[in-house]
Amino acid sequence: LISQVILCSEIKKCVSLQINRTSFPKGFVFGTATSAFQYEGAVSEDGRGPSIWDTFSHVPGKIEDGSNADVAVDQYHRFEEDIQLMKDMGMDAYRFSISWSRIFPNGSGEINQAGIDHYNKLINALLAQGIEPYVTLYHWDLPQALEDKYKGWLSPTIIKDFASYAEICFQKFGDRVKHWITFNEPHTVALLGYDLGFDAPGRCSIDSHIFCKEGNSATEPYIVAHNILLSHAIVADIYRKKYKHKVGGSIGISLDVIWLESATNSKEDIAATQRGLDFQFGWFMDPLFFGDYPSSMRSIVGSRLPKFSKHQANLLKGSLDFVGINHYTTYYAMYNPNITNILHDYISDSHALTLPFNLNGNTVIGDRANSFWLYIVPRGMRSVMNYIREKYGNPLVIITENGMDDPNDPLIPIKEALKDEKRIKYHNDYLSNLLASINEDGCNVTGYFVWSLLDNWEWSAGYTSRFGLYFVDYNDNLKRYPKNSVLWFKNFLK
Ligand code: PSG
Repeated sequence: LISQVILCSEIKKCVSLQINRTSFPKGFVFGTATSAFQYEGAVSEDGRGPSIWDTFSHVPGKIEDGSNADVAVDQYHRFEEDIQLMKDMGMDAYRFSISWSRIFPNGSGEINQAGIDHYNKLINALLAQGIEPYVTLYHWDLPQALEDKYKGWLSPTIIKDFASYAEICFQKFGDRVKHWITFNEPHTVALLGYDLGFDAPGRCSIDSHIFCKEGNSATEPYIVAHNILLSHAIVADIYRKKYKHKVGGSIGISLDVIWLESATNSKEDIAATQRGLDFQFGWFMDPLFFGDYPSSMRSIVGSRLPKFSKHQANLLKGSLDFVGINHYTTYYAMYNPNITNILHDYISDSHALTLPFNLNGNTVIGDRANSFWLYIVPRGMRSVMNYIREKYGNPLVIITENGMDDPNDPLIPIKEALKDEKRIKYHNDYLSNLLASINEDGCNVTGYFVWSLLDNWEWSAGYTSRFGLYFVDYNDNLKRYPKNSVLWFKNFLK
């Protein structure tokens, strides 16, 4: 059932067998996803203030290829052209994020009208082409001013500043934007920003402060996640009370899930698999659906795990109209009794080792994409959907990201780089599994967004990674070229 053969050896013959738009329920939404910092560029234009990613990307050694996103793929100036590219494919929707420091250059206080004007233009241009905007409020680019003022997400002070920012967005754009995502991947923010220090603001303690000057990998990930959850709950409450009814809108959050399969049938590995899911996904899902962290986290993390008051728990419970899922890959999970004692950090707290291969190294879970973490395991999509259905009462789910990357290899001619048969197969197979979860298992999924529209600036991997359906020529004025996957989607969506 699941995997189908794709014929795409020549552009003209690019067809998907069996599945296309009409296989999905009526009204199912297809779109592409992006984020402000990875796309916009124009970092000092029209009064934008710096974000923590501007600062971090300019620290030598933090970005793989030494690049920064000062120009990125210049979508700030080219959004009309890019909207045409979406239109050409037949996409229904576009997920993008708003840069907080364009609206509030200092994070709070005075509004920058030029920032408002920019997003008005973008939203109006999308709607003029019949493309529905899905807007992320926070995709990692915190105003640097708030990091300087009170250490950003580490301080509960941020909750009111985030709420003011969100409310301005609802006021200015909420008449036309009907789909809101408060946060992108709080798990990744906590893990990479505050445990491992690979992402902004680059805080950690796992290496005795060789790599990160400051941080505490055993406590800060939990504090940051807590403040993000509370910020989400308050903003969702504001939206639902004051804005939602005017346009019949909806609000959710995007969570990243690496699906986990137990490496063996041993009791220890099976239990570790569940703890791995609790620490990654339940960390956010349980508060949002049940009002508290998973009990496995409560018992292991103890006093390092912040507590919710009754009022906060009630505000959190049910504080979303849909769950956004960013899903790319699946790993094996196994019991690891020792790691906590070595690292003293959030990931070792779970006593679960999660890897794309088993411990003997003789079984790899799937084919690798370019990113070291991205292994292709289409069945994981169906498993994640069913886990959500069973554990959380079949809530409405939107796949807010799914995709794979190829390397940015200057030796590969553009003509060759456009032949992305591997990406076509990836989307066909993940979509087939998504479809099976809907049609055969009864999962409540209503949309799918490809990461990403264009090749773009992939955080600490810089420009070494190409996730786009469209190729971007970084040597020739950022010209965009359709990869074969564009033709595949065009055919799929027509
Ligand atoms: C998502 C999932 C994993 C790692 C990183 C991301 N994982 O499963 O190990 S980040 C996520 C993000 C977007 C990125 C994109 C590709 O929201 O901005 O460009 O995925 O890494």
